[in-house]
Amino acid sequence: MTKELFILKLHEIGAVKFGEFTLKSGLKSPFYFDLRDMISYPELLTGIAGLLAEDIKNSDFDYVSGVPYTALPVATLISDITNKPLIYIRKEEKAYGTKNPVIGKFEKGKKVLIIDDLITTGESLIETAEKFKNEGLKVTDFSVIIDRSNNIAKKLEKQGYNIRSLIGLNEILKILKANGKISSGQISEIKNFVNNINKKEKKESNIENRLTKLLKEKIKTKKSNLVLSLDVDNRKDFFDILDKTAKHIVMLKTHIDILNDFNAEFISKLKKYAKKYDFLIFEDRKFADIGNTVRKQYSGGIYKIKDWAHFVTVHAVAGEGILRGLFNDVENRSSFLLAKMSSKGNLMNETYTRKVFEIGEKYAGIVSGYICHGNSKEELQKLKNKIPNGQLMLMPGVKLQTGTDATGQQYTTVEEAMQGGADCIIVGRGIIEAENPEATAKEYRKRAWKIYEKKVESS
Ligand code: 5BU
Repeated sequence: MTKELFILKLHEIGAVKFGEFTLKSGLKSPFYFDLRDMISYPELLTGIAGLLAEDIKNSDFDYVSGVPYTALPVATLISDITNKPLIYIRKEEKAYGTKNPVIGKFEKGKKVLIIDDLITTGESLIETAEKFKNEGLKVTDFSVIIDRSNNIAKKLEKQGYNIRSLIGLNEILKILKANGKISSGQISEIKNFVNNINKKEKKESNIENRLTKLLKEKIKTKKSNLVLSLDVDNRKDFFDILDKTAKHIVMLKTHIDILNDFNAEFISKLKKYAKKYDFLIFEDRKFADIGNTVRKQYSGGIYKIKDWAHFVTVHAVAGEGILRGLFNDVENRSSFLLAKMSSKGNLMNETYTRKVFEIGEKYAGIVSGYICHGNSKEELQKLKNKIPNGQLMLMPGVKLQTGTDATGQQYTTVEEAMQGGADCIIVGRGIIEAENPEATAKEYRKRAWKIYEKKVESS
């Protein structure tokens, strides 16, 4: 099989599509290469495995691997041709601490060559490489069938990886054009997109959200990214701590149903504090039911949350109807969707998180941002990159030191959170259980603002 035949055949089976497609990175692309069906065409599969095996014949490696699913059968054939054992990383998220992420037999210290069908941002390949490295294997080489990126080799080189690709995007476009399968207009649209891919040009949402704006402004005027989570069970402690910390916070987060002695006065006092100390109020209610029920939970009961909380948290697990149920006919209120929780073993996987961002973007008028937790700035940065422009990222599970609590709450440092792109840090016990909540709140605020300020200056 020649490269030209391979490309024409891919086109013929519909593996090359044009339109608007959302990529894993959240970017929208005018074309989409979906090589999955290739595995059902034996001549295509063996043809491409032969071409790749030839291409890597001088590479130095002990094991061959493919990123599931599409590249896995390709890697299997290459293992046969090259006589190098096959190993791979399981696709399902690893259940914590139990299963080995690597499938297959291997010796630590040996080198793995990783194969993938496509490369755009390099994220999947790097993630796979990191997982192998965590298990004591070495990875320096990637081999891909199609490189649709904008000079990804340079970026990967900086991180210590070499990449060989069989066919580049320009070559594909040339072949398709020469064979009358694609127009010049389509080609320039695609080239335009690829040239901008590294700039991450996501369009600014044009939906106005007064509360998102208000919070952003307050962060700047109050010079604080600190959201205090005042999780105490009585009014006295609540206001004692608030007296000491209010001047340092941009927003107060409540769990109103924790209070033993809640009464209507509590709310009027809270509102006075909010006015006096210039902070917003955020009830972490985590609504999760059908629209009709949450509407009642939001406005009724004894708490009447709608009357006093600028923001509430919402689980998108119930589908977008929950947002309509909460906010239809409601003004000047907004929400944060839970995109990635801070508790260990939570079930929010990558796909779930991505879908939450999609819903949130669609309802930007009533969704101000997302609750996201990451265990490192890199993890958080990846989430941040996927957040629609204009919306905010709030991070719980923050302390001055890393660690976990008895029920699996995970803590990352203020620095990691802010460098990872958090707009606000949510801190509870780090402050309320401190010997001196006032000085501690000041410290959190100072540390977070220092990083945020620099970022704002340089942007
Ligand atoms: P902590 O004391 O700093 O661990 O409190 C964190 C607060 O943030 C607490 O009120 C939680 O209910 C809340 N939280 C969280 O910790 N993790 C999450 O993913 C979400 C909320 Br959503």
